Amino acid sequence: MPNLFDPIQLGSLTLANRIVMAPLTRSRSKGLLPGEMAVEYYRQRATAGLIISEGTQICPEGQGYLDTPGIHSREQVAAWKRVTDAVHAEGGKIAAQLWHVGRISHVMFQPEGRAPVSSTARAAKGQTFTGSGFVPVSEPRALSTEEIPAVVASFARAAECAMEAGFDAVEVHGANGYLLDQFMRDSINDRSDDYGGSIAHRARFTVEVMTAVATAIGPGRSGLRLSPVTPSNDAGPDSQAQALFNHVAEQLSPLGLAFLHVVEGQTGGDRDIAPFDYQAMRRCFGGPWMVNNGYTREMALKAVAEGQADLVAFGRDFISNPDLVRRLRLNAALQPLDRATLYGGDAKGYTDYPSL
Ligand code: 8OZ
Repeated sequence: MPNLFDPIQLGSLTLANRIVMAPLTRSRSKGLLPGEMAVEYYRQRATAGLIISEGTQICPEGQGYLDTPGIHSREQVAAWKRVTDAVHAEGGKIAAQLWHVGRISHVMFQPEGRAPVSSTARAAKGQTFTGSGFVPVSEPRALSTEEIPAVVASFARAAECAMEAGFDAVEVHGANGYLLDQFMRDSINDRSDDYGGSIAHRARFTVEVMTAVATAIGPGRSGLRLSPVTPSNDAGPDSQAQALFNHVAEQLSPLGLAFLHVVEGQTGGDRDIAPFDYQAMRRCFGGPWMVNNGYTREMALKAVAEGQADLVAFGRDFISNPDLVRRLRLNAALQPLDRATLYGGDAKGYTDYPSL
């Protein structure tokens, strides 16, 4: 029987165990650069089988929140190299999460104060975290058909930057109502070109991004995160979520990606918010399957032992327990999360959670 604590081969990577640190936005990157504290934060968590970094914007337009790091400039690559070196020195593995927020942004983060881009010109009902607290997101501009290849290319270029920065892999952020989700869901995408309308058309952008990334750095280093039913960031339910995400999984299957990472239910919340057959989607994909969302030790052990998942990603528990893998092994108590220190701030609630 497969075990949560056993090594696993994931595409081009061999992981020490099947416990993954989920991507977690912490908004502590001054100048859009991961700093000294980030080096320590990730180093402390290097016993994860795989760390997935916080979302890193692939281009200036991809940013939507204060102090989130980028992965598109020389300076950003150099700053991330210090993080990946620290994780590797501890024997860990780390993937960069490649993020484009689309319409979940504010003009204050956009080059020359321009409108954020999306599949649509309709604004999300939502807020973003800025220097002056939470503010409503700005009205976006719909990307023209002709502009889309450049955005796809930005994902591939960012993946190359991630390799240069020493990351072992990348995870494209296709979840939580950000740009890829804005194309996939018919509740948001109101286009009438080749990127809107039918399921095949709405899946096209995601499939093109993953094809470009896999071509740039190798499919065995390329993963994708999806969240078929989450309502995060005003992502209304797709009218045929099961058919849509089964189709996406099926289209990605021949690429031979390192993994598909699926948030089950409402990200960070109700796992049963809407019916969805994740195993059906998994069969459409056929590759390594990572699950996430509120997993306890017992749920994770069972999911891996019973073959429902190959890997389990933990988010909040990894913030408050840098030695989460050891604690899960020992069935030791977990420290609670301090929500007040999640976003922004200093070492408090970041690098000061003790290990056993
Ligand atoms: C919390 C705050 C800001 C961003 C996501 C990247 O939901 C995020 C995020 C989460 O995927």
